[in-house]
Amino acid sequence: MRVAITRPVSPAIADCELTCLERVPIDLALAEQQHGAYEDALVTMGCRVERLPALADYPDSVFVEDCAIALDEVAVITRPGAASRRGETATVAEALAAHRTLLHVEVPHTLDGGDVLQLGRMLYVGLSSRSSAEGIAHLDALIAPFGYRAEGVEMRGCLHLKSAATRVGEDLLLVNPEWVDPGRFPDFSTIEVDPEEPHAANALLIDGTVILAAEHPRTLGRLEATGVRAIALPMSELAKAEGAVTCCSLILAD
Ligand code: CIR
Repeated sequence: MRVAITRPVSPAIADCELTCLERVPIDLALAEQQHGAYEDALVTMGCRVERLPALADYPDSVFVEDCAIALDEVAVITRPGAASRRGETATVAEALAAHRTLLHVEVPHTLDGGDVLQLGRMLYVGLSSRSSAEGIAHLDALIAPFGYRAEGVEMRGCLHLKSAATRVGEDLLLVNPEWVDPGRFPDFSTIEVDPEEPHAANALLIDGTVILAAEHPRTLGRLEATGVRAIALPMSELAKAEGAVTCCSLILAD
Protein backbone atom coordinates (compact mmCIF):
# COMPACT_ATOMS: atom_id res chain seq x y z
CA MET A 1 0.00 0.00 0.00
CA ARG A 2 1.32 3.44 -0.87
CA VAL A 3 0.60 6.59 1.06
CA ALA A 4 0.07 9.85 -0.83
CA ILE A 5 0.39 13.00 1.27
CA THR A 6 -1.57 15.92 -0.16
CA ARG A 7 -2.84 19.30 0.99
CA PRO A 8 -5.89 21.30 -0.13
CA VAL A 9 -5.45 24.27 -2.47
CA SER A 10 -4.94 27.50 -0.52
CA PRO A 11 -7.62 30.14 -1.13
CA ALA A 12 -4.66 32.54 -1.53
CA ILE A 13 -3.19 30.62 -4.48
CA ALA A 14 -3.52 33.73 -6.69
CA ASP A 15 -0.58 35.15 -4.69
CA CYS A 16 1.67 32.19 -5.51
CA GLU A 17 5.36 32.48 -6.33
CA LEU A 18 6.08 32.66 -10.07
CA THR A 19 9.52 32.27 -11.63
CA CYS A 20 9.18 31.52 -15.35
CA LEU A 21 5.47 32.30 -15.94
CA GLU A 22 3.45 35.50 -16.16
CA ARG A 23 0.68 35.88 -13.59
CA VAL A 24 -2.80 35.14 -14.95
CA PRO A 25 -6.09 34.74 -13.05
CA ILE A 26 -6.62 31.36 -11.38
CA ASP A 27 -10.15 29.96 -11.01
CA LEU A 28 -10.04 28.74 -7.37
CA ALA A 29 -13.15 26.55 -7.59
CA LEU A 30 -11.80 24.86 -10.71
CA ALA A 31 -8.37 24.45 -9.10
CA GLU A 32 -10.05 22.71 -6.14
CA GLN A 33 -12.06 20.49 -8.47
CA GLN A 34 -8.97 19.51 -10.46
CA HIS A 35 -7.06 18.84 -7.25
CA GLY A 36 -9.92 16.66 -5.97
CA ALA A 37 -9.88 14.63 -9.19
CA TYR A 38 -6.12 14.23 -8.78
CA GLU A 39 -6.61 12.86 -5.24
CA ASP A 40 -9.31 10.51 -6.55
CA ALA A 41 -6.89 9.24 -9.21
CA LEU A 42 -4.28 8.55 -6.52
CA VAL A 43 -6.84 6.42 -4.68
CA THR A 44 -7.69 4.58 -7.91
CA MET A 45 -3.97 3.91 -8.37
CA GLY A 46 -3.83 2.21 -4.97
CA CYS A 47 -2.71 5.03 -2.69
CA ARG A 48 -4.10 5.84 0.73
CA VAL A 49 -4.41 9.64 0.63
CA GLU A 50 -3.40 11.48 3.82
CA ARG A 51 -4.63 15.07 3.54
CA LEU A 52 -2.66 17.62 5.53
CA PRO A 53 -4.50 20.55 7.10
CA ALA A 54 -5.06 23.46 4.72
CA LEU A 55 -2.66 26.38 5.12
CA ALA A 56 -4.75 29.31 3.97
CA ASP A 57 -1.95 31.82 4.47
CA TYR A 58 0.53 29.92 2.32
CA PRO A 59 -0.43 30.42 -1.35
CA ASP A 60 1.80 27.59 -2.64
CA SER A 61 1.09 25.07 0.10
CA VAL A 62 -0.78 22.64 -2.19
CA PHE A 63 2.63 21.83 -3.72
CA VAL A 64 3.71 19.50 -0.91
CA GLU A 65 6.41 17.83 -3.00
CA ASP A 66 8.73 20.76 -2.43
CA CYS A 67 8.78 20.26 1.36
CA ALA A 68 10.33 16.80 1.55
CA ILE A 69 12.16 13.95 -0.15
CA ALA A 70 10.64 10.62 0.83
CA LEU A 71 13.10 7.73 0.47
CA ASP A 72 12.36 4.15 1.53
CA GLU A 73 14.56 4.32 4.64
CA VAL A 74 14.30 7.96 5.67
CA ALA A 75 12.71 11.29 4.71
CA VAL A 76 14.48 14.61 4.28
CA ILE A 77 12.58 17.76 5.19
CA THR A 78 13.74 20.48 2.83
CA ARG A 79 14.26 24.18 3.32
CA PRO A 80 12.42 25.67 0.33
CA GLY A 81 14.26 28.24 -1.72
CA ALA A 82 11.34 30.69 -1.65
CA ALA A 83 11.22 32.33 1.81
CA SER A 84 7.42 32.58 1.52
CA ARG A 85 7.22 28.78 1.53
CA ARG A 86 9.40 27.88 4.52
CA GLY A 87 6.45 27.75 6.93
CA GLU A 88 4.94 24.89 4.93
CA THR A 89 7.43 22.26 6.09
CA ALA A 90 6.41 21.88 9.76
CA THR A 91 3.10 20.09 9.08
CA VAL A 92 4.69 17.98 6.35
CA ALA A 93 7.33 16.91 8.88
CA GLU A 94 4.62 16.05 11.43
CA ALA A 95 2.87 13.80 8.94
CA LEU A 96 6.04 12.16 7.66
CA ALA A 97 7.29 11.46 11.19
CA ALA A 98 4.61 8.76 11.43
CA HIS A 99 6.23 6.94 8.50
CA ARG A 100 9.93 7.74 8.44
CA THR A 101 12.91 8.88 10.49
CA LEU A 102 13.44 12.51 9.52
CA LEU A 103 16.56 14.37 8.38
CA HIS A 104 16.55 18.12 7.78
CA VAL A 105 18.14 20.46 5.26
CA GLU A 106 19.74 22.98 7.62
CA VAL A 107 20.11 26.77 7.46
CA PRO A 108 21.57 28.39 5.34
CA HIS A 109 21.02 25.74 2.64
CA THR A 110 17.99 25.70 0.38
CA LEU A 111 16.55 22.88 -1.66
CA ASP A 112 13.10 22.21 -3.20
CA GLY A 113 11.74 18.68 -3.54
CA GLY A 114 10.60 19.56 -7.06
CA ASP A 115 14.26 19.64 -8.06
CA VAL A 116 14.91 16.08 -6.93
CA LEU A 117 14.70 13.34 -9.55
CA GLN A 118 15.33 10.02 -7.81
CA LEU A 119 16.67 7.28 -10.08
CA GLY A 120 17.42 4.35 -7.82
CA ARG A 121 20.08 5.28 -5.27
CA MET A 122 21.02 8.45 -7.19
CA LEU A 123 19.22 11.73 -6.55
CA TYR A 124 19.69 14.17 -9.41
CA VAL A 125 19.00 17.68 -8.15
CA GLY A 126 18.36 20.70 -10.37
CA LEU A 127 20.76 23.61 -9.93
CA SER A 128 17.78 25.94 -9.91
CA SER A 129 16.92 29.29 -8.35
CA ARG A 130 15.62 27.24 -5.38
CA SER A 131 18.28 24.56 -4.84
CA SER A 132 21.87 25.71 -4.33
CA ALA A 133 25.04 23.75 -5.08
CA GLU A 134 25.85 23.95 -1.37
CA GLY A 135 22.39 22.64 -0.53
CA ILE A 136 22.92 19.70 -2.87
CA ALA A 137 26.30 18.89 -1.30
CA HIS A 138 24.62 19.10 2.13
CA LEU A 139 21.88 16.70 0.96
CA ASP A 140 24.53 14.33 -0.37
CA ALA A 141 26.18 14.21 3.06
CA LEU A 142 22.81 13.69 4.81
CA ILE A 143 21.78 10.71 2.69
CA ALA A 144 25.17 9.05 2.08
CA PRO A 145 24.87 6.91 5.26
CA PHE A 146 21.68 5.40 3.77
CA GLY A 147 23.38 4.43 0.52
CA TYR A 148 22.18 7.33 -1.64
CA ARG A 149 24.09 10.03 -3.51
CA ALA A 150 22.93 13.48 -4.63
CA GLU A 151 24.38 15.31 -7.60
CA GLY A 152 23.59 18.69 -9.18
CA VAL A 153 22.21 18.90 -12.71
CA GLU A 154 22.42 22.03 -14.91
CA MET A 155 19.03 23.14 -16.21
CA ARG A 156 17.56 26.24 -17.80
CA GLY A 157 14.24 27.84 -18.71
CA CYS A 158 12.07 26.21 -16.05
CA LEU A 159 11.43 26.30 -12.30
CA HIS A 160 12.50 22.83 -11.16
CA LEU A 161 14.39 19.85 -12.57
CA LYS A 162 11.18 17.82 -12.56
CA SER A 163 9.60 20.45 -14.83
CA ALA A 164 12.21 19.22 -17.33
CA ALA A 165 12.54 15.48 -16.69
CA THR A 166 10.60 12.77 -14.86
CA ARG A 167 10.63 9.00 -14.83
CA VAL A 168 7.86 7.25 -16.79
CA GLY A 169 9.09 3.66 -16.76
CA GLU A 170 11.70 1.27 -15.43
CA ASP A 171 14.43 2.61 -17.76
CA LEU A 172 12.54 5.50 -19.32
CA LEU A 173 12.44 9.26 -18.77
CA LEU A 174 10.16 11.92 -20.24
CA VAL A 175 12.25 15.03 -20.97
CA ASN A 176 12.16 18.49 -22.45
CA PRO A 177 15.62 18.62 -24.09
CA GLU A 178 15.44 22.44 -24.25
CA TRP A 179 15.51 22.57 -20.46
CA VAL A 180 17.86 19.72 -19.49
CA ASP A 181 20.40 17.67 -21.39
CA PRO A 182 19.05 14.09 -21.69
CA GLY A 183 22.69 12.95 -21.85
CA ARG A 184 22.89 13.65 -18.10
CA PHE A 185 20.98 10.39 -17.56
CA PRO A 186 23.00 7.92 -19.66
CA ASP A 187 21.44 4.76 -18.23
CA PHE A 188 17.93 5.79 -19.29
CA SER A 189 16.09 5.89 -22.60
CA THR A 190 14.17 9.09 -23.16
CA ILE A 191 10.92 10.23 -24.72
CA GLU A 192 10.93 13.91 -25.65
CA VAL A 193 7.89 16.09 -25.05
CA ASP A 194 6.13 17.41 -28.13
CA PRO A 195 7.89 20.72 -28.95
CA GLU A 196 4.53 22.51 -28.75
CA GLU A 197 4.08 21.27 -25.16
CA PRO A 198 7.21 22.42 -23.30
CA HIS A 199 5.55 21.97 -19.89
CA ALA A 200 4.64 18.32 -20.52
CA ALA A 201 7.73 16.66 -19.02
CA ASN A 202 6.26 16.50 -15.52
CA ALA A 203 4.61 13.09 -15.13
CA LEU A 204 3.89 11.16 -11.94
CA LEU A 205 4.75 7.44 -12.10
CA ILE A 206 3.06 5.12 -9.62
CA ASP A 207 3.37 1.34 -10.04
CA GLY A 208 3.75 1.40 -13.81
CA THR A 209 1.06 3.99 -14.59
CA VAL A 210 1.71 7.71 -15.07
CA ILE A 211 -0.48 10.73 -14.46
CA LEU A 212 0.04 13.47 -17.04
CA ALA A 213 -1.76 16.80 -17.38
CA ALA A 214 -4.51 16.53 -19.99
CA GLU A 215 -3.38 19.83 -21.48
CA HIS A 216 -0.54 17.92 -23.20
CA PRO A 217 -2.35 15.54 -25.61
CA ARG A 218 0.51 15.27 -28.10
CA THR A 219 2.99 14.18 -25.46
CA LEU A 220 0.36 11.84 -24.04
CA GLY A 221 0.17 10.26 -27.52
CA ARG A 222 3.95 9.85 -27.54
CA LEU A 223 3.83 8.09 -24.17
CA GLU A 224 1.04 5.76 -25.23
CA ALA A 225 2.79 4.97 -28.52
CA THR A 226 5.76 3.82 -26.46
CA GLY A 227 3.54 1.53 -24.38
CA VAL A 228 3.37 3.73 -21.28
CA ARG A 229 0.03 3.45 -19.48
CA ALA A 230 -1.16 6.99 -18.77
CA ILE A 231 -4.03 8.75 -17.03
CA ALA A 232 -4.71 12.30 -18.26
CA LEU A 233 -6.04 14.77 -15.70
CA PRO A 234 -6.98 18.43 -16.25
CA MET A 235 -4.45 20.55 -14.35
CA SER A 236 -4.90 23.94 -16.04
CA GLU A 237 -5.37 26.01 -12.86
CA LEU A 238 -2.46 24.55 -10.86
CA ALA A 239 -0.27 24.96 -13.96
CA LYS A 240 -0.95 28.72 -13.79
CA ALA A 241 0.71 28.61 -10.34
CA GLU A 242 3.70 26.86 -11.97
CA GLY A 243 2.72 23.52 -10.47
CA ALA A 244 2.19 20.18 -12.16
CA VAL A 245 1.33 16.60 -11.31
CA THR A 246 4.35 15.55 -9.23
CA CYS A 247 4.17 18.73 -7.10
CA CYS A 248 0.81 17.96 -5.48
CA SER A 249 1.78 14.82 -3.56
CA LEU A 250 4.50 13.03 -1.66
CA ILE A 251 4.29 9.32 -2.46
CA LEU A 252 5.57 6.81 0.10
CA ALA A 253 5.83 3.05 -0.13
CA ASP A 254 4.58 1.78 3.22
C1 CIR B 1 6.47 27.91 -6.49
O1 CIR B 1 6.95 28.75 -7.23
O2 CIR B 1 7.06 27.46 -5.52
C2 CIR B 1 5.08 27.41 -6.80
N1 CIR B 1 4.32 28.48 -7.38
C3 CIR B 1 5.13 26.23 -7.74
C4 CIR B 1 5.78 25.02 -7.13
C5 CIR B 1 5.68 23.83 -8.00
N2 CIR B 1 6.28 22.71 -7.40
C6 CIR B 1 6.93 21.78 -8.03
O3 CIR B 1 7.15 21.86 -9.23
N3 CIR B 1 7.42 20.79 -7.33
